[in-house]
Amino acid sequence: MARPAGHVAYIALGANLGPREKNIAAALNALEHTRGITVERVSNLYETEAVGGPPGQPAYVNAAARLRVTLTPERLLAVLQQIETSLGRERRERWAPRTIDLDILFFDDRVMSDDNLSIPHPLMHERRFVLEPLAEIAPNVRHPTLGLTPRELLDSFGELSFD
Ligand code: A4P
Ligand code: MG
Repeated sequence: MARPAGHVAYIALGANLGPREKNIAAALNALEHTRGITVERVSNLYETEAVGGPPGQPAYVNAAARLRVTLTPERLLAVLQQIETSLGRERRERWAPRTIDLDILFFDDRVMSDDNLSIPHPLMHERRFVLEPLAEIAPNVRHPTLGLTPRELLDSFGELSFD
């Protein structure tokens, strides 16, 4: 059987304003309706305490998804940002509350870093709210530079320094 065409991208979804679950569902629906993107797998939803940002933020709902894409990483980022805007995301201070945040975690095993786009996402390996849902849908995928699976990254909290 032929391998499906395109690239495999993992994304993180997070929402802590408005109807959080609906925002996540609407983002996934928009992705499914985007040419060049197929949503192959979606994790459960996780309710998580806000990490960073202004004090007293509402809790997040987080999830992860595996996409099959025929776009470049840059085009995928542009699509994610368009969907964020269409769902009412306002960009204020960093880590401010948001109706939806869509981040690229992995894009095949590509490693890249420029002003607008870093892959793998530079903080993902430190974040339980990213790694828990990712472990569910990508148990055997290894971080391309750290060489560990999401579960191994979770288990290494407090043991390894990545500096
Ligand atoms: N950017 C660079 N690399 C990427 C990438 N791999 N994916 C750039 C997506 N964007 C990437 O992002 C800022 C810029 O990052 C973009 O312009 C893009 O070119 P943003 O979404 O505008 O701002 P942000 O989300 O506030 O900043 P950042 O650094 O992406 O924050 P994070 O890391 O997304 O953290 N706590 C819980 N419990 N759950 C959460 O989901 N999320 C955050 C946001 C903080 N605390 C949280 C959660
Ligand atoms: Mg973001």
